[in-house]
Amino acid sequence: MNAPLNPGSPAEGGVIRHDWTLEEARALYDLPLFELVDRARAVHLRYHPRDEVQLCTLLSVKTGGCPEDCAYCPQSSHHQAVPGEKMLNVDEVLEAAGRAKDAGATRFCMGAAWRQVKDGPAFDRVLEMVRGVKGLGLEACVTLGMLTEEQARRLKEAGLDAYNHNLDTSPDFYRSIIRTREFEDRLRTLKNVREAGITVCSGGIIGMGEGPNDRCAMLRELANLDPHPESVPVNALVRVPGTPLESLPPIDPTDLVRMVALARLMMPRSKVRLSAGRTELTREAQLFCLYAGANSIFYGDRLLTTPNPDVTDDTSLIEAAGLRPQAPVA
Ligand code: SAM
Ligand code: DTB
Ligand code: SF4
Repeated sequence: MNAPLNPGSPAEGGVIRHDWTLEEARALYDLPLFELVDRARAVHLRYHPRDEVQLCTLLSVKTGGCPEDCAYCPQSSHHQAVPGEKMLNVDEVLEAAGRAKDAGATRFCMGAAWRQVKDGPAFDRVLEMVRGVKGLGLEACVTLGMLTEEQARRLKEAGLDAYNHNLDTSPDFYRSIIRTREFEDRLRTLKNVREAGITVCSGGIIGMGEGPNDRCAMLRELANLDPHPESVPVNALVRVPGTPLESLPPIDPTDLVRMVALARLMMPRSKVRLSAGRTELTREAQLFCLYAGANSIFYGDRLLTTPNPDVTDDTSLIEAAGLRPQAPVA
């Protein structure tokens, strides 16, 4: 197949649009890998600096004991793959944020293993954490589960920049992975976040037994949000012992490259974050993802409950490739 390289035409990506069909997404996903990457790279260069990568550090501020049954997640109380822990206090979090900043991160993302936010002391503490992280001059992001309009408004007031809430997979595959909530619940929270004026971080996971159509359908849902999520994490499943998905085969790294490239083509302006699963990727596979349109990584020795590449490995990878960490905005 020798389709002309024309990344500016609507069905080939590079145009900001919100009316993607599954067929269009799938046709791009199925291109020969180098052609897909050529197109994605061309779009990347049109919208983003060629050599910049944003470093974001994660911290779990409330680990485990979550009532949701997400099959991939070690923090679900249905699997008990990690013990539940007490919520961290504000000082502990700000110390970690300060360390992340000193190590070069510009965004700090705090996660809580909650189904939804409950008003009260724990939420008040999160608001305090957000104020503190902003006080350090970092972008602040949280991921706390479902959120009402009023809670989103209070987070915005505290200075929150971004809210992470992943669609995770396609609407069709959703019930094979999560039975304690609906795909529509996720969309409702994203709407509340958007309406409060907080930027949206939403992506998904590959390697959970889904097919290529599910992957494309998930990206289609994201790309048809108007505006697009400002940040799109692409995770490869971390197969944690004790979770129902622990024995699934590893992903083919070229599938991750395809997902990154497709996200770049369908959401040209968004940050595409190469997220969980990097410990199982070679340096070359990670670089290929960064070339294909990823411009952000999680940086720091841990994700939420599982390991991430060492900071020294990441800095050496970035340096070897002649990339530069995105400078702080403020
Ligand atoms: N409880 C909140 C929620 O579900 O939105 C926030 C925390 S939850 C751990 C955030 C995201 O982490 C999930 O949506 C999922 O995409 C990702 N995640 C969790 N476990 C993972 C795993 N084993 N491998 C890859 N990604 C995972
Ligand atoms: C996202 O998409 N991936 C991050 C972040 N958003 C919150 C979380 C990955 C979690 C991987 C499993 C763990 O460490 O518990
Ligand atoms: Fe809970 Fe979030 Fe894990 Fe699902 S992904 S079990 S909601 S912490």
